[in-house]
Amino acid sequence: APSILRSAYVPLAWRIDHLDLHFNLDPVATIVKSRLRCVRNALAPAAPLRLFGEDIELLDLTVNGAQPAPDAMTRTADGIEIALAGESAEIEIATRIDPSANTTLSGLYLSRGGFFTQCEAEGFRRITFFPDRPDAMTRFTVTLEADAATCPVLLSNGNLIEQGPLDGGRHYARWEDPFPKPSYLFALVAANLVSLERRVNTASGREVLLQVWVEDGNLDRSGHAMDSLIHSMRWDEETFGLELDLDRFMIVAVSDFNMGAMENKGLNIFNSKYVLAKPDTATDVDYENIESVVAHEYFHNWTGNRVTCRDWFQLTLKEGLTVFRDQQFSADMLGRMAEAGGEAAAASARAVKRIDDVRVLRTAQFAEDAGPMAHPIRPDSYQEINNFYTATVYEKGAEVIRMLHTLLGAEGFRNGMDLYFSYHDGQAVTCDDFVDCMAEANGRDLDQFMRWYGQAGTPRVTAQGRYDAESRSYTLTLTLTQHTPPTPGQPEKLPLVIPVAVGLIGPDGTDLPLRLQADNHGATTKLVELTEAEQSFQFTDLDFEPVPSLLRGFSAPVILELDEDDARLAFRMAHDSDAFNRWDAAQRYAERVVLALAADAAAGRPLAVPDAFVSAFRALLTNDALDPAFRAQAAALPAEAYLLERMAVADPAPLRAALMALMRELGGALSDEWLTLYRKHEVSGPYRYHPADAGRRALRNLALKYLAAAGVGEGLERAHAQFERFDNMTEGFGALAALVNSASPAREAALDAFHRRYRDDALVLDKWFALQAGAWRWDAEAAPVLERVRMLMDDPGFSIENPNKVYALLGSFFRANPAEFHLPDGSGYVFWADQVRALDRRNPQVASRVARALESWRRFTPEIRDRVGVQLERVRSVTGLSPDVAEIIDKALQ
Ligand code: B3K
Ligand code: ZN
Repeated sequence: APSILRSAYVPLAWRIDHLDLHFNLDPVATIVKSRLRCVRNALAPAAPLRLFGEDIELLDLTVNGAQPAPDAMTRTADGIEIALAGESAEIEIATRIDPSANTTLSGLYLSRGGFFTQCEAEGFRRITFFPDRPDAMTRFTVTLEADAATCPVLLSNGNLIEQGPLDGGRHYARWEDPFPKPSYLFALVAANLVSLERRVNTASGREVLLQVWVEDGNLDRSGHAMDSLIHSMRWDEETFGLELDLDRFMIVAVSDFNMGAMENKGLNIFNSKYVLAKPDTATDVDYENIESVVAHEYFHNWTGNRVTCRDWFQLTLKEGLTVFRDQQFSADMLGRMAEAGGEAAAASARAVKRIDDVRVLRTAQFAEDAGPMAHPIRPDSYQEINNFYTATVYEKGAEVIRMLHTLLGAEGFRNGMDLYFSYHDGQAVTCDDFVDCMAEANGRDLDQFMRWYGQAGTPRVTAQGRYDAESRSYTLTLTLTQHTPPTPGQPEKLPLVIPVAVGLIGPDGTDLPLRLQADNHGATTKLVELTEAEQSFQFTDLDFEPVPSLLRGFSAPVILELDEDDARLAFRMAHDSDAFNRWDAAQRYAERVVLALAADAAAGRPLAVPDAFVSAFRALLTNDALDPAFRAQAAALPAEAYLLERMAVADPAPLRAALMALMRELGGALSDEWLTLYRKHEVSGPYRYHPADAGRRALRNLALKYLAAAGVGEGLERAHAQFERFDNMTEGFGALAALVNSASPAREAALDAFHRRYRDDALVLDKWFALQAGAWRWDAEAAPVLERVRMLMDDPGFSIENPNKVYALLGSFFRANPAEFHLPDGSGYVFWADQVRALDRRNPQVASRVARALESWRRFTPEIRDRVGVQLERVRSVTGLSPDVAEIIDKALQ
């Protein structure tokens, strides 16, 4: 497929002032009538009106009420071009679409008998012919007509202005959105739903109606989403002075959805996974995810909707910024809830959230940035835009915004945001416009900073300290260097602006006051800005040689290469006052141990876990001064996918052997400690979503996991007991997961019992599928997991048509179970190719996500590369491959 280039942007020749849409909804033949008021854009080069359309049937088209002359209208590969005379024109178009045949879940589709839409990025063109690009901002009025019995609820963006019955058992509703918006923010819902409602006042005292729409029977699971929405509204008012601008705000849950959720103006449509929660079906993590996704979509109302993207290359303008906003929101919410336990508890809750976010970045984004899909947060080209809703655009994009926040301070950042809205409200703009506002509001040159938008790849920062005691100057010279390895199409990289938060720890484990050159504030964490390839910083008046703690709080999205020995890592694990870095020290130490064990396993040597590591691990685990949630984070081993990325040559089998050996050792050698922790952290009282309780549950579940892995009898008994009488999903699923990931013969019975209890609950069933697909073989007699996955595909609860099911079963197997996926016989790759092909015929976006599981294949052993290469070629040779999958496979094979 041809690449689309960022540099090829041309402004619209025709603006669309107003769009009137009329839907006659029918499952197999929906008629869409649209009326566009077009106005010539005097600022753009003259050109015909260009309308995109895809998989839709044109019934009729008139210009100013008449058929256009034959030579004035051209059908193109992706739509229609109409030559228009004069300064304005009115176009009327009728199209027919078949929602029942739309398996892509993009455009208008059916889910459980209801009509739903998904238009970002380019789904609107699958509904009607339109200038379907984000800089075409238009005022919409929408009329929906549907069968009143099957679709009693008719929703669209903005305000409901009229509704009533029609002949033949049908009814209609008319909606008007007062704000101009691009077509990707259009939405409609026509379905049989019920709503939870709240009326609240905005900061300026306007009453607004909030609704969460769900299927009948799910109202008891909608309260947490509603609470999250109200918290999000308050937070945006307090933090950024941004208020809800509509009289009504709706969230709709749908079971069939390609991604998490969508920020359509006033009518957010959500994957039901990010709405529905009650204690016995949702885990603490589900509650937390719902809160952050609800916030994310709500925050888009300003960062994305009121100010949107000029073109899709600017996607991180709204996504990076909005992820940063939702991360800050969640940290504030968790911190606020934890405050009851004191200031330290609040700080720890925030740190744990930061750790979670960085885990995601390091696992998903670092791998992406090191592979064939590496791209800057603002890409320069793409074949299929849907492939660019990536960890880079989202998560690295959020880190880039976070660095601005760090460099400018909260107040400076807020001033930049205020200026951004004052200049650009109602516009479709670029990332430069955003950064320019930050620069102007703070009187700061951010030209070099802009390189973060254009350069792909994860920068490496190395640090070297030289302590000078002899000359009695007691100076630490810290030399930082940066280097970004080449990425596809970008051989040369320039130095970036990298904020590095530095602390220095004294021999007794406490932070030393810092004196950096002339700056004498004596704070214990200092931000230095690395802007050159190499730079030195001198810290003076140090009576002892300190241990540096660098990149505190993960102040920049880089790989910090430290030359620290085991003793130093253990020291920082025990003392680093920065919770993030303390966790990171534990992760680095664990990584070092695992990778050494993996090398031993590969060489056929016996696997022995160093005692010093076990001691450092024990000390951290049993330190009651540390919050349980933090301990659960620090004691969880780095993700397998992350470790694979850290191996010089990725080799899943010895890595798995190493991880199993380490888990057995830590579970067995520390079994008394784990059992004590388990007993001490029992949570009493009814379930509540609260970081203090969640932390205790997380630590207990981790204890069960280690104990079960090591086959400790009392641990397995505890897991059984917890599983037998759980009243919340966090404990129930935690116990089940421990049992399944053990050699206990009782694991099948537990899986069956869980299935009996939840067979009719699609979201809980997803957990059951994911757990089995991601299971490790602790029992050497057990069959390969692929056999189980194949069998589960025939389970009546599974459906290849439902993205959640595909991600739970296939996604977990391909991404979360490398050792089983990469079995030496290559059976996993054949299965992968079969599934990608089957999925691609139905739903290219889902197929492409699944296909990406093998994009980093060149990092693996030669045996693996041989087998994967054959299957990649097999997929490439399929005729009629979607552009989505074709782009991934092409780039992987390049
Ligand atoms: N903006 C949507 C993502 C749309 C993905 C299209 N393939 C959700 C979000 O980021 O909030
Ligand atoms: Zn978003």
